[in-house]
Amino acid sequence: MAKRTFNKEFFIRSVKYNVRTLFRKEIEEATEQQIFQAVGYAVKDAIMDAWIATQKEYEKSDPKIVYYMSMEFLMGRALGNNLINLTFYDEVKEALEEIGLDLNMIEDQEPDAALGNGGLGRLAACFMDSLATLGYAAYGCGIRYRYGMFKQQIVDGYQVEVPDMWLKNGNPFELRRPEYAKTVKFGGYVRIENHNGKNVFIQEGYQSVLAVPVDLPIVGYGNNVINTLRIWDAEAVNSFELDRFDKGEYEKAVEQENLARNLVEVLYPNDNHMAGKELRLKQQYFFVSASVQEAIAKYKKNHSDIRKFYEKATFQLNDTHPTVAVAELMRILMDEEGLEWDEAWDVTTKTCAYTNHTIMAEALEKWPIELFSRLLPRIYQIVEEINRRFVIEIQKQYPNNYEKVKKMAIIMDGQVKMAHLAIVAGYSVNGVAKLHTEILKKRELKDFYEMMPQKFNNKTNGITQRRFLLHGNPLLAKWVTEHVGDEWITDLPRIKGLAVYVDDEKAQHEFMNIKYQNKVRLAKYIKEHNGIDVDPRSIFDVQVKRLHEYKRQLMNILHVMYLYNQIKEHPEKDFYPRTFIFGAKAAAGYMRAKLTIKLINSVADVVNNDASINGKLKVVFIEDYRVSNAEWIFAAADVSEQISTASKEASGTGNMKFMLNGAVTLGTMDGANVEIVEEVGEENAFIFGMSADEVIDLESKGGYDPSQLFNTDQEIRHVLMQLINGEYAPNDPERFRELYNALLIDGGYNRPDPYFILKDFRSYADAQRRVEEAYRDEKRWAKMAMLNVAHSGKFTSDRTIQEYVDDIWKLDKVTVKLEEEA
Ligand code: 8GP
Repeated sequence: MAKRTFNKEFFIRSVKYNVRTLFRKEIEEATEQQIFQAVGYAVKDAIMDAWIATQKEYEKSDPKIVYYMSMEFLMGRALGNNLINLTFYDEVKEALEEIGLDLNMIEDQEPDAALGNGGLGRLAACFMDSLATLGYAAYGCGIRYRYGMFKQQIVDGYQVEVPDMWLKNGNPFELRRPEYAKTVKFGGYVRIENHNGKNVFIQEGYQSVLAVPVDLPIVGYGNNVINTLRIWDAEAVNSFELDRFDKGEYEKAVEQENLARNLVEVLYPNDNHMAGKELRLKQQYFFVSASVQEAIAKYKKNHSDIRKFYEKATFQLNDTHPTVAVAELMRILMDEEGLEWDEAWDVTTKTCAYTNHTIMAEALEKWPIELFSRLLPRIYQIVEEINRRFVIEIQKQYPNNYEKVKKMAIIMDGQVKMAHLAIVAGYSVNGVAKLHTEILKKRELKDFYEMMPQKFNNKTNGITQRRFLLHGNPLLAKWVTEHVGDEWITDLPRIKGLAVYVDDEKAQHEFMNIKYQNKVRLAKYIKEHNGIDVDPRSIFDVQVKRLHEYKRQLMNILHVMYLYNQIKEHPEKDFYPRTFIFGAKAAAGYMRAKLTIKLINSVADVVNNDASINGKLKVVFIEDYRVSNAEWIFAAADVSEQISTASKEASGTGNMKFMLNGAVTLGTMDGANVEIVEEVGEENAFIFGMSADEVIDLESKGGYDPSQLFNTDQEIRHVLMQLINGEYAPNDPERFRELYNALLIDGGYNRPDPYFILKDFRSYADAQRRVEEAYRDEKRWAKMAMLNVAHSGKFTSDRTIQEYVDDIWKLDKVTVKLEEEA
């Protein structure tokens, strides 16, 4: 990999200069935050040449571009990652040391760019990294939320949401580009005029808002490619004109100000759940319209035939959130470019592709017709016409089968179904892991699969090893490089070379020692942030992810309660010390999820303060789980909890980050766990619980009756009773009754325990017992953990992106040379 030359003197001068010009200070006087800003600007400077060169190269070689449209990009911090990918990290660290500055401290000043909720948003971020590293022309298209994912504080054991003011000190990496602003129109009505026998659609009485692009550089690893994440900010079209005394005009100006302000104010904090708010649909159309306009403008700069747009551009829709892109593209092609319906449809259906990320029914996007047509009148007309034509197709293929129409129509029962629109207008529909894609084909989207099987394909998710190993776990990264060379950085399957060392005692020892040091690092973080002492020699058993019932954090904590009971009842029994670590944000309005957080913290309070158990058990809830602390958590984990109800987790990506860092999976046969086990072997993971087929089967029978378990299994009964006898809530014994009721009476879908927590409990406890047994055998454990690292090659997002390129996008590879090398 070509390493760019780094000019140390120049860099130091640049940092000093930035401190002076930005803050009128010398380095010694600057605050840590100011130093971060100054270093950030110096790094952006270092990126700029390559960013310009990349754009020039794209203009010259005219490659096909993927526009990755996503409501979410969960980027985390940029500084460290940019330095890693520039291949300057160590040099900059050294240069800063020379002037008395600590890069780690500086990195710590940067707020996470938390423009996403969880898996879907972080996947988009990993994809951006891989696209640039592989040398493909890509734009990430999203929204510049003024407030990202809320910050989580734990107060008295409860989650409290605090606004995330990530931009309050400015963002040194962003580049505002008002010269490329676009106008986006909402509401009003559509007037149809006849021009020489052709209908012309004119939107009137609308409100408009200006979409202003803000660009962030996406640095490819060691290849001079800098792609762009373009996030749109909103401004009022005409800045407020005070001389407008006409009442109507004045009010309109106020409305437009407000529209602009509200639009990009905040990210909706729901994961796997649709809130159905009008503002959300506005956000969707806002960034999609701006992005589609931009893509067309770019194409038209050097191509004349809009009918061939799809040869140079493709839109990947990250879930259904950007699906209005379909209709927006149709609108522009017809109303502005003058194409006929069939021509526009031909272009659209060769341009748009859709990724499904979840089968959870409550996440499926459906908009009331009233809302949709009021907000987007012209777009609604187009969707109606797409629907009309599609229904005719259904009737042709399935004559006299109204059931099919009812199930498949885009508009039905007063709602617009976004997934149906995406499938009908897309040339590709993909799931995110093998099992998930099979469930889509056989169940959730069965009718569509039968009608258009050629569209369906699988793209198993991946993660970037550059952030989650090279940056997040420098000790292990260095060790891996010493053993297999550094090619794994851009070719992860090379990491397989570690397999020859798994029985080598010296290697085992070194490997476990690195894990130990990472546990010490996390223990220090926990002490600082939670005030809890944890023993780095205990098993670090970790579940970090969004809090959701289907992910079953509740099963995990019930099992901790069960273990605690065991230890209390049998103090004589040998018990290997364990630290159970949780990290999770709950959507602000998700009461049962929030109560689960309270339960975890309440159990932690009791267990951690019980001197009688000699520190055998510790429970830690890490506040404000986010990308930046995740990197440390993965590095320190022994056990990776991936315990979703089988069939519910589309893929999971945390599972892959743990594996890459040498944690062993304790999980169900769900999502990508299935493929992880396929790679590493079932003997190197701890698998338990019902299969997806069993779950789906039992669901179709209306569930099961957990009261039998409750009545016959005294230990489970004991744990459940502790939810309602005040064991963990002495002042308010009723506090956790809601969880008790969900498990035994009604947990939603009109049945008890809809996520089969109690049904899987024994099998989970047994798998946990096997974990302990395995960990006691140090060599066996070291070997298992090392084999996990060695077999993680498949799960790089570089592989995922290459598959998208080969099977869906068909992009051209680009190389960028800088002047200094030419
Ligand atoms: C997630 C899936 O739950 C997860 O299994 C998968 O790995 C990930 O997407 C990436 O494919 N889904 C979401 O994050 C999701 O639906 N988020 C909603 C906020 C939109």
